[in-house]
Amino acid sequence: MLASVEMLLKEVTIMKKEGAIMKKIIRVKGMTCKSCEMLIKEEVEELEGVKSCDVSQKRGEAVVEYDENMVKIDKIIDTIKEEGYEVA
Ligand SMILES: [Cu+2]
Repeated sequence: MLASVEMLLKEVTIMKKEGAIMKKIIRVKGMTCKSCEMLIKEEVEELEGVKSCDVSQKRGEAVVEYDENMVKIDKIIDTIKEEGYEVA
């Protein structure tokens, strides 16, 4: 169920997959400065199972590396949305 929903997400691109370790690009709208990058990075990296989250305001992207057995992409997207940004 989750997997099929995930495949439909056009705002997420798979960069790399090694076993359960996924690296994905999430398109984020609404970032205006470095603080936005920092905020998203901090909040997403606090999630259990997230190895890293590199955010670029300029590119409008968050590159997240995580263990899909520990955390789902939906949770990561929700975390970004909770901070007031759009994932689209
Ligand atoms: Cu900002």
